[in-house]
Amino acid sequence: MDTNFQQKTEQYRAAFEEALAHYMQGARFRPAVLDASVRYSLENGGKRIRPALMFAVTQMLGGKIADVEEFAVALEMIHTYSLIHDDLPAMDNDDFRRGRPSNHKQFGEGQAILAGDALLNEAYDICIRQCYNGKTYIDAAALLCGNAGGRGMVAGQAADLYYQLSGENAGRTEAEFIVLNKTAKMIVSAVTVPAVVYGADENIVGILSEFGKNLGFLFQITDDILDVTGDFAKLGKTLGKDAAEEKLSYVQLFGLDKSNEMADNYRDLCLRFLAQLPYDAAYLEEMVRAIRARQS
Ligand code: GRG
Repeated sequence: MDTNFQQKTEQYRAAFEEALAHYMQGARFRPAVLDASVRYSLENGGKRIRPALMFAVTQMLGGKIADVEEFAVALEMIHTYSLIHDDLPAMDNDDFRRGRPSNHKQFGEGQAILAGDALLNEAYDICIRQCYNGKTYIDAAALLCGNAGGRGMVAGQAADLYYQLSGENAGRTEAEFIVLNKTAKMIVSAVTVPAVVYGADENIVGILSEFGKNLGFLFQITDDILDVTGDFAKLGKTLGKDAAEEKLSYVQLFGLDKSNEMADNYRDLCLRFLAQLPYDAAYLEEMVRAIRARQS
């Protein structure tokens, strides 16, 4: 992998961890168990792909990470809440996340629900306060919150759960609805929030939005492939669940070979959208290739 790409990714990660630490220094939750359960999931990593994408687009547009870092914290809080709730027995029922017991295994189901609730509300609190920065920040906050809620990630998760439990027949259309909403819209937020903050023209926001959607599909299909071919030590979560629970995954629908072919197509689509931008998108191109090749 390109060393420049690795260095940049490390810089983005470090910038995000610093922004998160700074924010969380001023945010002590009470009682102590709530504080501990929030920090257990939020401060212990993950790949931080969404913040890296947000910071990379910011710099590509000539902006400063400081201008969007609180939106990155809000986005990662929403992502973290979604993982905590997704792991609950009522949803995906997963005992492991990021190589250690999932939140409810550590703190109990009730506290895990509340940790997720606290993170979601804190993210909204951040977004509301960002609105004091002016009109473009209001638009960015609305975009981020809209993509996370009942017309975004929550809608995708609801459809996913429904088809899994109802036994109703579902195919490509339903799978695309789920992936677009559950996975892709959070990535769309990551790559469009900076453009909206800087008042970029509609065409640029539109290209970035299409790029984000296709990257979301690429991300999800590689996730589905890794559920079959991946390694617990690298992924830190239970594997083989899609087949065991007859989930609507791309590998279940289309098989491994076709899923790999589809992932290649989404990679190529991402690169084509990036080529339409009047900026140096070299880092984002590398990110696309890294997501296609990812093992963790
Ligand atoms: C509970 C409302 C609600 C939504 C849950 C995130 C999610 C929606 C479900 C988790 C299952 C899943 C396969 C989601 C697709 C997106 C995805 C692959 C999330 C994992 O994101 P990573 O790989 O996680 O960026 P890390 O741990 O690196 O932060």
